[in-house]
Amino acid sequence: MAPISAEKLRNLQATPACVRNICILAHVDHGKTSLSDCLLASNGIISQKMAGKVRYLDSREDEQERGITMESSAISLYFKILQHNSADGTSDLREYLINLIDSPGHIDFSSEVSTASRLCDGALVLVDAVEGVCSQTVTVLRQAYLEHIKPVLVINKVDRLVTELQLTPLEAYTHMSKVLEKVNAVVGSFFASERMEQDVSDDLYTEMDDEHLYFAPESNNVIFASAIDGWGFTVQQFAVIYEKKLGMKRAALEKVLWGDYYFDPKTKKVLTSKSLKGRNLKPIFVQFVLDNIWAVYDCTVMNRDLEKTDKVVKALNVKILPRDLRSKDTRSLLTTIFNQWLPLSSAVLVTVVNQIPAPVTAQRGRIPAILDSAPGGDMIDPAIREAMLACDASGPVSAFVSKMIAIPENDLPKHKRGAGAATDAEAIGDIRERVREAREAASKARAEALEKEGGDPVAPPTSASLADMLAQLDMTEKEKVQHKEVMIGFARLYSGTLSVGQEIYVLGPKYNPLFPDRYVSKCAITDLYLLMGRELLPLDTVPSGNVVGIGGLDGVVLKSATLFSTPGGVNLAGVNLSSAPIVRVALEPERPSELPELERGLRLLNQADPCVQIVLQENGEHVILTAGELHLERCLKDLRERFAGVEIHASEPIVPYRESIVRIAEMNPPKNSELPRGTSVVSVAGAQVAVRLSVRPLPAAVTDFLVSYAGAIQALLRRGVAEVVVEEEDGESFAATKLLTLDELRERLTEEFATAEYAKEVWAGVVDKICVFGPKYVGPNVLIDATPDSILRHTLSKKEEPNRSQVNESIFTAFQFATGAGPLCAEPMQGVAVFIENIEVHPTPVSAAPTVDSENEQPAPDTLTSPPSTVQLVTRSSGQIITATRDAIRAGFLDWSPRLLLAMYSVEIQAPADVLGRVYGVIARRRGRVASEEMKEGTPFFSIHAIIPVVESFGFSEDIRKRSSGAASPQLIFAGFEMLDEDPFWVPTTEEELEELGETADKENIAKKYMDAVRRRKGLFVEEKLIKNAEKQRTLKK
Ligand SMILES: Nc1nc2c(ncn2[C@@H]2O[C@H](COP(=O)(O)OP(=O)(O)OP(=O)(O)O)[C@@H](O)[C@H]2O)c(=O)[nH]1
Ligand SMILES: [Mg+2]
Repeated sequence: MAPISAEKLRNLQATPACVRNICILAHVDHGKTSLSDCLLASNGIISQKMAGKVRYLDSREDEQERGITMESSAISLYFKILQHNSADGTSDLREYLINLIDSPGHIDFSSEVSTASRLCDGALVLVDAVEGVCSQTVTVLRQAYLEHIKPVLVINKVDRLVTELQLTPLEAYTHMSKVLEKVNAVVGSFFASERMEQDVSDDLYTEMDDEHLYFAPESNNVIFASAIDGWGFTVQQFAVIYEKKLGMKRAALEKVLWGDYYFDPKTKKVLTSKSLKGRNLKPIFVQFVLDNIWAVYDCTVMNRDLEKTDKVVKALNVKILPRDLRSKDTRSLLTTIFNQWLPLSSAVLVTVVNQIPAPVTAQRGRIPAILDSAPGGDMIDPAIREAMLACDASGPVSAFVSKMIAIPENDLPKHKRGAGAATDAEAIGDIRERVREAREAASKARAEALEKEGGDPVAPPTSASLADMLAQLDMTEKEKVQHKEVMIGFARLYSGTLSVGQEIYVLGPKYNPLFPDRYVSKCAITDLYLLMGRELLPLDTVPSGNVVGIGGLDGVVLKSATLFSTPGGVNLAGVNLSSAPIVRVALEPERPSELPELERGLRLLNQADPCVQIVLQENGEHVILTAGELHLERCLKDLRERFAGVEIHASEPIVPYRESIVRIAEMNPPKNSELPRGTSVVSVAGAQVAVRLSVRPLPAAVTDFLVSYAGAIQALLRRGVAEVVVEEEDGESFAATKLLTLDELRERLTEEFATAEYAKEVWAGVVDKICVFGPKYVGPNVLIDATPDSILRHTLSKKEEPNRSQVNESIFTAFQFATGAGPLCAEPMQGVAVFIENIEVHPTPVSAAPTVDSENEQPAPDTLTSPPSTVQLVTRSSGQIITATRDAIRAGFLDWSPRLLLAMYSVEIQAPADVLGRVYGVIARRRGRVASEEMKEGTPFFSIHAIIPVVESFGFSEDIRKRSSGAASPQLIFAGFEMLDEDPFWVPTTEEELEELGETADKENIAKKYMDAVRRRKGLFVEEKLIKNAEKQRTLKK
């Protein structure tokens, strides 16, 4: 196929009715990139034979090496179709521009999925026919549902049912119906929960139809496919094939091709299962569809049979060259047959064009929802709103930049091969040229390798070898020249026409129309690009409804932004990041002098990656937070090779902990036997200020509530109830999705406090007395005012109250410090309540001793004449009050039985039965536990759900993969903190314990092991015996 001229693509961009914006979403490894290969092949970007093998959009070296997509990439495709006009029997040629985004499926990169789906109007959701619905399948279906984008289901890897599971066509049909049912059950659950929320909030019960949400082959929104063998179909296509043969109307046939319908060969009528009356017929789908597909597999790859193949080929009415027919490469014969009979690209593209709405239609449906979720969305200028709804190319410009992509400057069209600005045709030709070169190089390398090994010369090329070659080509071209990275905004244009040189308003993700001059800047567009994988085609203007790359935003946009040509816009952010980054490492350059390079690199990385967070710690350490091990690896690679260009040393991953306390039966006696447990008295400034406080564990239900509603409480306390903020403070991000009013919060807290099991009287009416939460004023710890006259300030109180105690702020600050760094290993506390029981401030010294009694220092004259006022006293000694109160809280904490909380991963593993034992072994060795195990119906696979501590998870995926010889690969999702039920200070005391465990027992005390590791890392004091067996050592010396 001849390369498509850029002129054509440009013309198509200008007709929004001919544009479709889609993304491909699925669980990891379900075949997204392979499927996009087939679509690329239809545009001649890669050859048909290589489709499904090159994984062209995985253009990064590490993506090819591991076979995992790590970044989403976009490509624009051309598609033409002869549309049949059933009314007058004519047909006309329609042309389309399809902007396609391939997204990663690995959980570490799920933020890329959010950013991709924001830009599209539809999604191809892939499901592996064997594995069925997996964790990420649910996530992406939810993403599509929430973003109001129209999904099309692709049941991929159907070939595995034939070749791997060796199911009969009928078994395969039953199996696929079950997969379909499961997918629909997931979609149904979203609908039901939304329905329930509306019932609660809405007085008016409005009937909502959910029919359109479900996937049904007869509605042509389900594609059956094998991306690797290049075939796919919808029932519509089979209806076209069989309408004449069966003498049925196409529309009627479409309705019965899937489901319990049978064809009576005698009467040529369609029967339902009821009218079958015990006759042994196969469902139509099996008889006319699957049987034929199975036959092709049977005569080519399963049981090679030339004669049969010839017959099948004739029956299917496809033309195969005799040379191909006799070829020993049965795989290629198979793909050749399917390529003609059921080409995947046509099935997908026809469905996309028919099922997924054009931007004009899509925006009418989606824009109201997008504006609803935007902060202050109703304050948008009506003219902009109207233009967005109508996708009006002549209206004001509105666009959303969902992420920034870093592109090496040399890869920009203007720098290509030094030939000046290449023409468009050359640019497209260039893409093909590069792939051809790579392929030639690959086949040469293969031939050489084969010569060495003397292997089979017809072995198909592996994608890895091709990738290596591509990578090598790239490397030699660049010769490791330090190149500059250019940031391009990845954007969707909702209205207006964007042109190079245009001045535009850029609204940051924190922009709020209530403060129209904050988080706004203006900049000029320097470049516009059509995105073609790693290649870019320069454009002068882009009309609304398209996905486009925008240059000139560098330094203005950090990660995402909204663009408008006129004032009066709102910020369309609110892309929900589903995974909070949890793995953190400290970085330093190998050579200290290269620190500026590292800092620059980190800045670029922060910009280019939607999920990574960069923190400069108080001690000057540069820390990055990533979503998981694989994400970390990719970030480090990018930093070393592209963004910083220097060798970087990364610390061991730093895992967060929490510290808490519990009440147990056998606690040590309180440290101060005269006071109740957890109580301390602080006295500073010569006993002029005295604070009595007590510490106790919060009821578990309260802690859980505070943890899960942290975001909502934060939003509420900051008085920005309407504003959904994702705060990035010290790497903790709270996506405040659930919003609460003050009344709701008080009500919920009262309910939770009522569940307390111990000392119920302590918690009664406590909500009115809550002063602050901590640490950082939002955490799961509570400071409670228990002073007789309630003299502190109360956050949740509805009454106006004067600030009555002068030490108020000092105590609040002390509480924040104490809960921010507990006594075990200076990690944040969780589930601790601090009661301030009494505060005394005496302006006059309690004792007779003068305030200043040093001999050298002359007492200030006013102290001699008059005692200081309380205000002076409190200001002077606030530092002391803070430190002493903080220490008292920590001491009170240690009066209880302390506990460490470990960050946990929830793990999902699919594994065949024979490696189950080994998988369990790995989980147990890493102190994990299996929560559930489920057999996947109709397959030899088990789906295992386990919980393992994050601190033990490094190398876990690799370990599982190795032990199961690649058969199982886990997905790790951060699942919050879990208490390790072991006192880190526990030492054996009874004789039995001493005998069994020895004096220190530190080998067995896991909590102590974790605690000491953190203390050591932080440079805190670690109590340990350096000389364990002094006796022996002495003997050795002698
Ligand atoms: N048997 C079979 N294997 C397939 C099919 N499609 C893809 N694969 C294989 O599945 C593996 C994963 O394919 P990819 O296309 O990289 O999957 P992906 O969904 O892009 O994976 P991520 O981007 O990492 O989430 C590769 O080894 C493919 O060869 C198919 O239709 N049948
Ligand atoms: Mg992929």
